[in-house]
Amino acid sequence: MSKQVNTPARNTKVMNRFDLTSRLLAKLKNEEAIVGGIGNTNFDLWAAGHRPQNFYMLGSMGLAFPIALGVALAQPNRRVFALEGDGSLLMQMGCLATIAALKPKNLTMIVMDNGIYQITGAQPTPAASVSDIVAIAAGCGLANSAWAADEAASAPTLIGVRIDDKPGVGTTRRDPVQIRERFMLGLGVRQPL
Ligand SMILES: Cc1ncc(C[n+]2csc(CCOP(=O)(O)OP(=O)(O)O)c2C)c(N)n1
Repeated sequence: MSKQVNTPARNTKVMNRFDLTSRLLAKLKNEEAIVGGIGNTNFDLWAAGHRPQNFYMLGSMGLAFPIALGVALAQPNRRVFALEGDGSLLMQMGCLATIAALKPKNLTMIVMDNGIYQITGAQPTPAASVSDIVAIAAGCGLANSAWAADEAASAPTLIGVRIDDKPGVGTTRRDPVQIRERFMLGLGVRQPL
């Protein structure tokens, strides 16, 4: 049997994470929740425009999609976006299968694929050479997965975006309790003191 190596899509346009995050925020209308993954995705989310419906994951890789799944299931009428780095997603791939099985219609996942663990020194991730994030998502059952394309969706959607290696624009204030409390207020599940 011949050895087949799947190389990630290389014909997609390379974009910039802060620019994309700013464009996403500019399009929001209805207090949509946005969950940023560890590191650059939440730095750029913070810098693009802090709002109470933003949640910033600190510390553990790969939890943006699982947290966003929880929010999407708890509040099915709220649209939820999740931003994650390729390295972080590769560490927590199982969440894709869970999301595919639970089918939250209101969840959109965006993978910022720069092919590196940028924040810890730009070591290459497997997505830079052998692993195709969008193919992995499709294989997990997320049929609505594509490299950067805008489309209206009625199923959980995963969008892979090839991005450049510019560092995050801001730095999120690191106060986990404040982040949690503000997000819960922002989602209307906690009343102000
Ligand atoms: C479970 C776990 N392993 C390792 C780390 C150290 N770490 C923090 S961020 C990071 C790289 C994140 O890479 P990626 O998600 O691709 O985002 P980028 O830095 O490229 O924006 C690593 C290795 C961690 N915080 N948690």
